[in-house]
Amino acid sequence: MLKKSVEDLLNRQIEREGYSSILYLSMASWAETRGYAGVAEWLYAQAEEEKMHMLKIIRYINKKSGKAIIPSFDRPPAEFEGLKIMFDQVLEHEQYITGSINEIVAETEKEKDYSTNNWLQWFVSEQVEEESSVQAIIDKLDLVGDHNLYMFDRDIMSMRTEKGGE
Ligand code: OFO
Repeated sequence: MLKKSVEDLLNRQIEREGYSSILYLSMASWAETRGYAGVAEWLYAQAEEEKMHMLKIIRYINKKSGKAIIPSFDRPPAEFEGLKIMFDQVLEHEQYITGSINEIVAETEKEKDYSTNNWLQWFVSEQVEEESSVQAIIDKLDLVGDHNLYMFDRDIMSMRTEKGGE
């Protein structure tokens, strides 16, 4: 049985993971219409992962005899100023998600809910992975500058594979 405060924070996280998914979908769509096929592919895959994160939380709450609430989502931005700025936004968003996961972890400690705490460790590791893979993309973008975006776009999916991505 989940403590109410933990259940509420997990429900809040459903909304945040779902918003991550549609934010990345919007970014993917933007990139696709700008001809960045590789970047779009990366973001579509990322959007799918975020949907899985959302689903994971929904199912966990229900499994623990709580009630997962399916929220509505804010409309994500449809326009982005460029690849570099967009990936800076992705990193910033992931840092926000990491903070949000950490708040749930802290609550499980306060409530001595060690099974949810243990279950959340997957998300803790996932955030380390995600932040570092986005940081690697930003580093690469800094390196190539504005001139080699074609090559960057061609190579981005292989960076995902190298980083494991999942
Ligand atoms: Fe990218 O974050 Fe989910 O957890």
